[in-house]
Amino acid sequence: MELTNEKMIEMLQTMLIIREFETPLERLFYEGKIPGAIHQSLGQEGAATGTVFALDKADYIFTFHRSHGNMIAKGLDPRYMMAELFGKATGYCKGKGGSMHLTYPKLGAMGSNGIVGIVTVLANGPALYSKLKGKNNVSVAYFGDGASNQGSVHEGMNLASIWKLPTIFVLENNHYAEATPAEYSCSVKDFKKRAVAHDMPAFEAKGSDVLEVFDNMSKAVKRARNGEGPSLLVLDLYRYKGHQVGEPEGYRTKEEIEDHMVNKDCIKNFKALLINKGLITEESFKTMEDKAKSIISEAIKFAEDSPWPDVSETYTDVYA
Ligand SMILES: Cc1ncc(C[n+]2csc(CCOP(=O)(O)OP(=O)(O)O)c2C)c(N)n1
Ligand SMILES: [Mg+2]
Repeated sequence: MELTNEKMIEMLQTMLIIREFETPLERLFYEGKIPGAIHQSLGQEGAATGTVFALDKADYIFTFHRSHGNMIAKGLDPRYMMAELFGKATGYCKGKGGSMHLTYPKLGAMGSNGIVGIVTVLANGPALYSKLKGKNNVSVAYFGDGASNQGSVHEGMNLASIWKLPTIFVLENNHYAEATPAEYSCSVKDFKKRAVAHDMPAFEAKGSDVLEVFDNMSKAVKRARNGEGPSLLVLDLYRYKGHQVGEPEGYRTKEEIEDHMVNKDCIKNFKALLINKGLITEESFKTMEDKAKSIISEAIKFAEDSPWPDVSETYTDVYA
């Protein structure tokens, strides 16, 4: 897929909207407005944006507990997302799903998921459908470094490999699973090796560089659309906040976190690149930031003003 100047500006705008969406969630959680668990993806905006921009609208994504960024990049409306987090009737799942069940199949958003690693199996479903129907769509499973140790991940990758499915496995290595460092819990240091066991190619990119993410995701997408089968994409990331809102932390140093926020921030890097290319200025960047802020304050207001689901809804939508 060609990346026009307009698309690159849209990518930066998307990353800013994701950051603005994630930032107030901690406050809203402590104000008692968000009833479920919240896993922020601050610092990982380039991964969500770079991968999803390499897809078409009709492609499918399956995400996990850290999913807001991917869903915003896929085109979900922050108002209905926020309402879902608030448990309100206007949310994508009528307020019954919350952060870990954000689903809107019309846009290929096949759900965030609280079961670590399971999306690798689920993503093969639409991939098989696409292949059998000759549809040319790809299906993406996002999962973390910790999830990569789960048996289901290997089942999913194995099946995609033997059936040559257009499934793309995106391993978001943010170096920790809750408080456990990947260096301790994972048998490999280089996650690309996870692909060897399933005879598929592996690509990699730094999450601090959204264009590198886009380029490498595009290689996997091209292979999948050409009927060449699945790929693994390994992204090197860092989350700025704790595993979830309310986590006591204590397993990372302040210096380590600051190093990433100050020197390796995906938004800072992309902003500098676009200024260098003459595509934006400090002033136009400020306008983009303001736009993101107003989209999110409108989303929060929408969620606050929305009604709770009616009691009569308790037993609806339980089975599909
Ligand atoms: C099958 C299963 N096992 C354990 C858990 C508990 N759990 C929730 S998040 C998490 C860590 C996931 O780490 P990683 O895959 O690296 O993703 P990250 O949170 O770092 O983005 C665990 C163990 C779960 N939700 N599901
Ligand atoms: Mg992790």
